[in-house]
Order: sequence, then C-alpha cells, then structure tokens
Amino acid sequence: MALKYYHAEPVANSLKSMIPLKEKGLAFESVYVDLHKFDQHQPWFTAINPEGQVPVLDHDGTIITHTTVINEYLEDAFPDAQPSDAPLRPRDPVGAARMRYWNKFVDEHVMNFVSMHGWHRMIGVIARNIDSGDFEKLLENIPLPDQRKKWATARSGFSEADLANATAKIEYAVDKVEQQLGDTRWLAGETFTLADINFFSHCGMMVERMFPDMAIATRAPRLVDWRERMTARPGVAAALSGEDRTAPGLRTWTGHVQ
Ligand SMILES: N[C@@H](CCC(=O)N[C@@H](CS)C(=O)NCC(=O)O)C(=O)O
Repeated sequence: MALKYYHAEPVANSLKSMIPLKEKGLAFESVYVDLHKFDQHQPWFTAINPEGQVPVLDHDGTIITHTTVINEYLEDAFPDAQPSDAPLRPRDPVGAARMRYWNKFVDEHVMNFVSMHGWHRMIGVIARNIDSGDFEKLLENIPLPDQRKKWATARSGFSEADLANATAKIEYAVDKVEQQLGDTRWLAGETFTLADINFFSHCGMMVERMFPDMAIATRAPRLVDWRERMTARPGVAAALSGEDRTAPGLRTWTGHVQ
C-alpha cells in the first residue's frame, strides 16, 4: 500500500486532507507543490490532476481529488485506521448524515468566501507583481475557467460588494457554529469528525487574524474553546507543523506561522 499526498502550505484545502492522514496515523509520502511558483499549473502536475489544484491523493496509482471526497475515501479505504477516541466519520447513519450536513455547509457557504478574502489579500499582491505579458501567459496555463477568472479578478481586485457579501457569509457561519457548539461538543455531535476538520481548515483556524473586527473572542467563545481542543490533538498539531514557504509579509491568510 502506497499513499502519496500532493499539497501546499498547511492551510485551507491542503490542511483539510492532511489532518485525517495524520489523525489516522497513515504512512504517506508528502509531495510539496509550490503554489508561489505556480507548480499546480505545470504539465507535470496537470498530468496528475488535470484541474491544476491541490491537494491530490495518490493511492497505489489511483488519483483522488477534492478534499471532501479524499477525506471520505480515506474513511472507506482505511476504516480501521482511526484516532483512539472515535472514528472520523460516525458509524451510525444519523451521525454520518450530520457530519455530511456540516461538510456541505462548509463546502458551499464558507470555503469560497474565506478564500475570496485570502485571494484578495495574498494572491492579489502576488498577481499584481507579475508583468502583464507574463500574467497573460500564466492565465493560459490555468485549466479551470473559474480559477482563470479568479486569478484575473485577484489581480484587478475583488469588488467591495463581493467582499462585504463574503464577510456576511463568514459572520453567519461563525454564529451558526457558535450556536451548534452550545448544543454539542463537536460540530456533528459528541465526537470529533471530518466536519470539524473542514470548518477548522477553512475558517476556524485563522478567522480572528483575518477578521479582527468580528471580535471572535467575545462573539464566539465556544468556537475559541473548540479550536483549542482541536489544536491540542496530536494529529491536528502534526498537520499544522508542515512547512510554510509563504513570504512573511503575505501570511495574514495562512497566519498559523508567525
Ligand atoms: N474543491 C477543491 C478545491 C481545491 C483548491 O481550491 N485548491 C487551492 C489551494 S487551497 C489551489 O490549488 N489553488 C491554486 C490555484 O487554483 O491556482 C478541494 O476541495 O480540494
């Protein structure tokens, strides 16, 4: 059995599938894909993932992409490799449904909105530093039309209306999580699941640093406590300790390394 994980910095999607790998104690080869050098759009990488995005899981030559799919795949392929407290996907149908409900919420209503702010602050700076001709060439290499548009928009800047809408979505998500954590210890119930990993990777980890105006400490104290319980887990800590090659001045987004 050979697992290979292609990933960038331990943040957002790259972090999201790294955590289950570590939590499950699976041995894997780590392949760093340098997004700052646009490795993800190079032919060697698009031969592996034609969509030109990280992360990618290679299991004995089978390629699995998209983090929510990768994380459920790991549950199906390695059901016996689990943290000592509980499986990452509840074994009962109701628990699994609750986990998937939160995954759907994060995938559809959180991920892209946090990402827009991240791109606005970080990718925008990177994109504006590329000369015009070179930038057009870079766009030609991007396989997904939506990602091509996102790169172009990052260069010119996202509109204030889009950014405000994204902030409102994130505030809604923070309040929803805070309320849920009043009812259950973890997002999908009494045990830590892939749902916690999803929200943490996209929003929970860096929300204060990205949005100081939200005053998370007073607005969402249960979220702060939940995050402390997450980062105390050895699997999560191991995933977070991966290398971050982001230039220090651009770390408002990745933020976990000072
Ligand atoms: N839906 C995909 C999204 C993957 C994604 O957005 N990856 C980002 C990194 S967090 C990426 O590769 N960005 C580089 C680019 O699009 O050029 C997943 O869940 O894996």
